[in-house]
Amino acid sequence: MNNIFGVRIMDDYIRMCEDGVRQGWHERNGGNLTYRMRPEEVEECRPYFRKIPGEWVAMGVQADNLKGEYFISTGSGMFLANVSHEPQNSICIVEINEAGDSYRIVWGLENGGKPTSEFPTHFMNHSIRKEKTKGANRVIYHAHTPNVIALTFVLPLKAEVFTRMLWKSATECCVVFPGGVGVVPWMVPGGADIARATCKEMEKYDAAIWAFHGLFVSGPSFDIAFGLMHTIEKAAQITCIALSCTGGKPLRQTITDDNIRQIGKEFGVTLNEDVLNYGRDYIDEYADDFK
Ligand code: 2HA
Ligand code: ZN
Repeated sequence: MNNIFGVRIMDDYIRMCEDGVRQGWHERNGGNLTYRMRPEEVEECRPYFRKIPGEWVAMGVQADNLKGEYFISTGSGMFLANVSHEPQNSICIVEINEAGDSYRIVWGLENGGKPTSEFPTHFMNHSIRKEKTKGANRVIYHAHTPNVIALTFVLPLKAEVFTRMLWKSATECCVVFPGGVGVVPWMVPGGADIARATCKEMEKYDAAIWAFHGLFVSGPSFDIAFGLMHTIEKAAQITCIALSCTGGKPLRQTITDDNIRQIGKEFGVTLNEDVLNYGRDYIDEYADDFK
């Protein structure tokens, strides 16, 4: 192996970008992906690092538990469709300083640039997910998933309502995201406010919907994070199709709360009881609106 693209973690990262593009989730520069590297992966990549790293750049956010970590990140304004064609110009590896408040580019973005515009949100969410999962979570992924976005125009923007609808869209959804899905109201992307609001959701959930924008997920590996994005988006697609078929009328039948509990028990997953106890589906929420 004589270049960084023979390193497994880089190949897997690039493939995940391709997989998202193939799904149609990354128009233009939409979406971003960051990965917190294992020490041995950093060492595998180190021979290919820049002789002189970039300048330290303050992030405006800080995390004690990410001091000295290395991340692979998509570049700000870069198109995910270009990642597999010219990775060295589309993605980068950044090192976090010993204060946990600045990064510098050590590899990639050879034509200039900086990590994703959502880096502050990714960084703060890495911190929370690292803490909540005792170091297991390494991936944060944001995509513009059309059916999830469409549903944010239709369902009340409540985690419980969205989670119940998505759980009930297909039998195995509650096994894939038993903790549920958070919802962040419309916010300006890329700033500290959306970072904070998303963090609040990621304390409880491993995925958060951004109203009229897309979906944000975390996971221990590319497969699990991508699979979570895919499952939630597909659940939203089924919901959109079913709601379209009824022309706005209530669905004739659905998976019941008891069915969900039964699946939880059989598959040995701990379901978010708050979501089950909420007890109200989207249609009950609408009933209130029309009183
Ligand atoms: O990277 O998707 O939310 C472009 C975006 C910002
Ligand atoms: Zn976006």
